[in-house]
Amino acid sequence: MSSSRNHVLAQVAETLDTAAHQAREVDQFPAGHFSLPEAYAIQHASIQHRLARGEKMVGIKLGFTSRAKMVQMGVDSLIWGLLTDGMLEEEGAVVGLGRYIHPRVEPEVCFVTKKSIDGPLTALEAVHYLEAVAPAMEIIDSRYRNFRFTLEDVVADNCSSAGLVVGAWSRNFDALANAGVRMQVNGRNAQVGSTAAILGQPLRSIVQASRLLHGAEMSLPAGSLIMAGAATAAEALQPATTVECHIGSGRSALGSVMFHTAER
Ligand code: OOG
Ligand code: MG
Repeated sequence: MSSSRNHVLAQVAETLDTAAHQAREVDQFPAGHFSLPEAYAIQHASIQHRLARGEKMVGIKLGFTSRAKMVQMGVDSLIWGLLTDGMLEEEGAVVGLGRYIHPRVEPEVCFVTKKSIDGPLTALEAVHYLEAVAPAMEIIDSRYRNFRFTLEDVVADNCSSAGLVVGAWSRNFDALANAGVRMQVNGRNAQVGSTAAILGQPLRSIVQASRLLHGAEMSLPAGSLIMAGAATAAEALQPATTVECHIGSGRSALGSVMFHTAER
């Protein structure tokens, strides 16, 4: 790649990192400003800025693993982004919204790995690489004005990654295939769905993640988080709100995860 091209990509990475860091939205880039492979290079360069500020890598996330999300955002390919410790919000706590631009919340499941993933896995192998699973919510916050983007834009913007809240870990992998998902805002059902919406079965997100990592010549160390992608559309996150997500019910329940948002 020519050095002038590298310069363009580095500038986009810096623009997006600054937007995230200062919680200020930016305009979409002109159509065709960068390709999809270049968008991933931008994403990785923008994460380098976070790491330079002292953040640590904690895992990866998948996006657009459900129809509901693809339809909501008008994008139709699976994408992936990188997670740092600066994105972790405390379960059950009051989350301040000051570091977000126009946050949305979505119900997910989160895995933590037991062994390093350094090659493509089959569905049968996937579970052997996992330590545990938990109900989770992702707080996404596109850096683009009005939350509007193309596939390339959103990939460059680290797939809107901004915050995540992870509930209690279990090894209840059997509960995952088709568990009810209910995300409540102030006690009212805001989004209802099933874990089956995530690639037909959320364990498939591990297979996808292993292939994507392999394609990017990356490996994922043991103890890393993998966010499987939202099961339903996302909801705008308002101040002074309680958000809960319940996954499954009865003995096979995965459990619940919740947080509050601070007053304005
Ligand atoms: C992009 C991120 C998609 C998911 O779970 O599908 C995503 C966005 O919707 O802004 O995180
Ligand atoms: Mg998500």
